[in-house]
Amino acid sequence: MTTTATATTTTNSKLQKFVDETAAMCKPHNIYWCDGSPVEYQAMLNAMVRSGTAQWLDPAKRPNSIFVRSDPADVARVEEFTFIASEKQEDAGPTNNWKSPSELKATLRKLYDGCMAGRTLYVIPYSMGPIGSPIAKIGIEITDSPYVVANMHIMARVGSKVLEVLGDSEDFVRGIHSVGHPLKTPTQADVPWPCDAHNKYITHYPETREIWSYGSGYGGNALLGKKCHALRIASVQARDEGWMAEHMLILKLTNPQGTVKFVAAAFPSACGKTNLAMMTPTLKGWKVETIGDDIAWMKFGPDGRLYAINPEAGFFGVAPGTNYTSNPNAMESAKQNSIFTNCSLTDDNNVWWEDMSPAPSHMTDWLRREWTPDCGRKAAHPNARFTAPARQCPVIAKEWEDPRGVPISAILFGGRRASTQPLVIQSTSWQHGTFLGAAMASEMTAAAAGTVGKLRFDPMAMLPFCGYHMGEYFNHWLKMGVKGGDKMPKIFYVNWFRKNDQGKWLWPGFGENSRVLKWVFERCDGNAAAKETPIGSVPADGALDVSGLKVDAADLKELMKVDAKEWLAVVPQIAEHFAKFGNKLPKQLSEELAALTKRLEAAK
Ligand code: O2Y
Ligand code: MN
Repeated sequence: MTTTATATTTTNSKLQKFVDETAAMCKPHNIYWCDGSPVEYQAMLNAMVRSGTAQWLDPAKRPNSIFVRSDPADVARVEEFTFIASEKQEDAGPTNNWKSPSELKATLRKLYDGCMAGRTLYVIPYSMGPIGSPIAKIGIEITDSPYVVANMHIMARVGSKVLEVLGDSEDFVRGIHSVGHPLKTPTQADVPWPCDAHNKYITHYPETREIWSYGSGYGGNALLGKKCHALRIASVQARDEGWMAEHMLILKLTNPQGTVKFVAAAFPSACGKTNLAMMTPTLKGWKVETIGDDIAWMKFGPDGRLYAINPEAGFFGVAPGTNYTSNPNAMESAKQNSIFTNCSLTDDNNVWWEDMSPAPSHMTDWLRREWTPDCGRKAAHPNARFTAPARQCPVIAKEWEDPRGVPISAILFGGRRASTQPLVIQSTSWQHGTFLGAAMASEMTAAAAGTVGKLRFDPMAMLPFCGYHMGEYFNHWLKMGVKGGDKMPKIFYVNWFRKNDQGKWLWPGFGENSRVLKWVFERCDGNAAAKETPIGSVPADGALDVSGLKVDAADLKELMKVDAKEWLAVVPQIAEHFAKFGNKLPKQLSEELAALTKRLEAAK
């Protein structure tokens, strides 16, 4: 092998060893150390255009933006091939795929052997969080994908500055990523989206803080700073070091008097976190600004409160459904300097996706097929994405890069519940809030016969992202609550998705959710009135500001309704869900379930 390399920009011997060993295994044609410069970013885009991976969009419509189509076999995260390879199986818990690290690494080493032949090995030093922030963490991603380099430029802080902060420390997450598609020679014509359609492994080694990913070039599988580092590995780091790594948006809420509170919210994937993080309140005088739309890292500050940073620097947003009504700020964020993946291509060289605007009369869809509105097919893939710099968001908060983070006053949990779950409830304590998060669930649709009304549990929206035993994760939440005492954020559970008997939404959602945020804001100061129910406190009659909103009084009543009998039918499902965690389920959570049952029995 003759490997050439750009000048090494590190004196860190552990980092150099990591790169040397990975290069010896993957056998790239050359090695390139990313400096994070704008010139480098442009070079990546140009390289992708030259190789046929990407094409430029019309610069008059989308300045400096590219369009990429992935291989149809590589379009989303692959949970079935995602592993938490802790030394002991029980440490991965019942919600993760597990294999022994030595066995898994042996499999991966075979796949990695020569997998970068004919390609460049890129070394990406990245910081999750503002560089040098006491809450931020450093990682090194080695990849053979210029698409990954370009996306990491947007999604994280990358380059030489990160190496300066790292110095000679060995405290960095080691990530290896390969698309798994070697070339015979560096000049051999490449396919537009190299991947290994039949072998995909997204593997995590929590004890050694390593990530080895193979076969996919897409999103969460390949941009290792995001789900793999900032959630799966970071959740383990957070447990060990006494902080929290959560699948949460962070927003800044300002009331008409100019008082500010920061709110974090955990909803399952594709349940509207980006929309809430950037929403335009309909309530006069209220303002929402964005800190982050997907991940929150929270640490105790000197005053004993929980401070959160957004470890990311961009949005990897779902395109379909995003439009100037549902989320104008996301649309503006992706107006330029953005990467669009698996959207549809218009005849005038722009991107389109379902529900963006009235459909053009002719396009080329994400699979390069001719598309017309009557063809009966979707034009964009349902998981089509835009990668956009957070700094381009019109409502990005001025504090979004504050290295100290922002103090969190409230945490919201939520899922999609057509029935049973009120619009909003407040937990009675941190422990009760932890119970609400642990029992977080969405209703299954009719996709599988007989599953309507059955709950799919996704505790704290972390089911695919918790890097260790979820029972222990619940325990970590409880321990954080004990440590933070009355300085911990107040916990709420929201449900924008309740329907009436005729299947009609009871709540308009979007900007009207500001009414719920107002109640949350005021509850944090003990101001708004609440009514106790067996499951938590709901807004007292008249406490939710519905001024100017056209919602029937009967619908409003239905939205707040807590039906003890309906809830008693849910209890066995929660019990079954909790039983999965065996003796690692904290006893406080079984006690909360028993207490809830008692309250419901008394109320029925
Ligand atoms: O399909 C992917 O690889 C992306 S998944 C994703 C991207 C941005 C934010 N959240 C998610 C998620 O699955 O929660
Ligand atoms: Mn997410």
